[in-house]
Amino acid sequence: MLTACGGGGGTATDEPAPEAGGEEAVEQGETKTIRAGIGLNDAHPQYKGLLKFKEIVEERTDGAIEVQTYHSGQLGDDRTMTEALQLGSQEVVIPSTAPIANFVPEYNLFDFPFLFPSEEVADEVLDGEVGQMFLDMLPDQNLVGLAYWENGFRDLTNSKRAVASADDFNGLRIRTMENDLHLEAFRALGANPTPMAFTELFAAMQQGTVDGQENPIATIYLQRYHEVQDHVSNTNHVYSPFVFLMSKSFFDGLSEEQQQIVSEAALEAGQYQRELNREANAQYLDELQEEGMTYTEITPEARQEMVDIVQPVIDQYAERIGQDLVDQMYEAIEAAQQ
Ligand code: TF8
Repeated sequence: MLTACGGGGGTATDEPAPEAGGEEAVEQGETKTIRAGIGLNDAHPQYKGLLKFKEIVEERTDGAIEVQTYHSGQLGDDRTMTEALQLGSQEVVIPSTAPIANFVPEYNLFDFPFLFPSEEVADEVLDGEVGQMFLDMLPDQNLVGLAYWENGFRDLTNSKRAVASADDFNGLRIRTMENDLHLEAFRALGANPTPMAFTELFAAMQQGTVDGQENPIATIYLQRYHEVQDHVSNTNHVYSPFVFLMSKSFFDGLSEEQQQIVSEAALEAGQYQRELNREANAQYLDELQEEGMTYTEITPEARQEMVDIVQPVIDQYAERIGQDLVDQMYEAIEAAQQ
């Protein structure tokens, strides 16, 4: 409607005044707030994806849902934030699958070393039936999983030596995510692993409490780990998905239309995030070397040796998770490669 507004505060409009106290008016005027927290910093594609989610949601709900974004663990580490979702004191978090396994043990399956052969295969499996099956396990935990985003293939860094083979892991004090499978896999490789929240990692490397850690290249560079680490190897030992989680009590309180908007926004922002993430992972290896890190390429033979060493750990977890589910995952990965 075109209204000529002369000077003043522009308060005069043709719009009917809301009926004060009327139920409809209260409903229309109610703004819902999503507090969304992530562990990585604002330079990382994870945060850019979150900003995209905010933009889509606020635009499509016409401001009825507001998204407040917090990076760098400002609201806590992944595990604490996930618990806050369960309690309803936070609405969104985007953790790796590894800490989610503390809530839903089946999620360990995503973190089987050397499971996904490529990002494309991971996309197809995660966005397909098997991925959906895992999202369907979350409501029991008062969580809703709206989409898979990408953390990516994990690589090892440390400040002791260039790691080229399984032997080189010997005695290295490696920080792992808070996940037993990761812990046991690194133990099998001869390392001395310590689980630790991501938010404490930089200081731990700086102070020398740990020798190294493993994360995708984008994280290593954008969190400036080259300042406290000397060596990087493309171990590619685990592909870490991110899962876009929402508090179930919050999701249930949304209108159907709003539920659809946040679900689509999580998916669309996730597509965008995956693209940025892949560019970042490809781009920053050179930068790490320019910053003075040595880069060691793992040969196929050396990687196969690592696969063989961690296989008993995988077998043990496969048994715990249930061979049926594990086989469904393997079949989906197989099918995605046809
Ligand atoms: C880790 C993960 C983390 C992410 C992020 C903090 O090493 O890879 O980088 O889950 O949300 O803890």
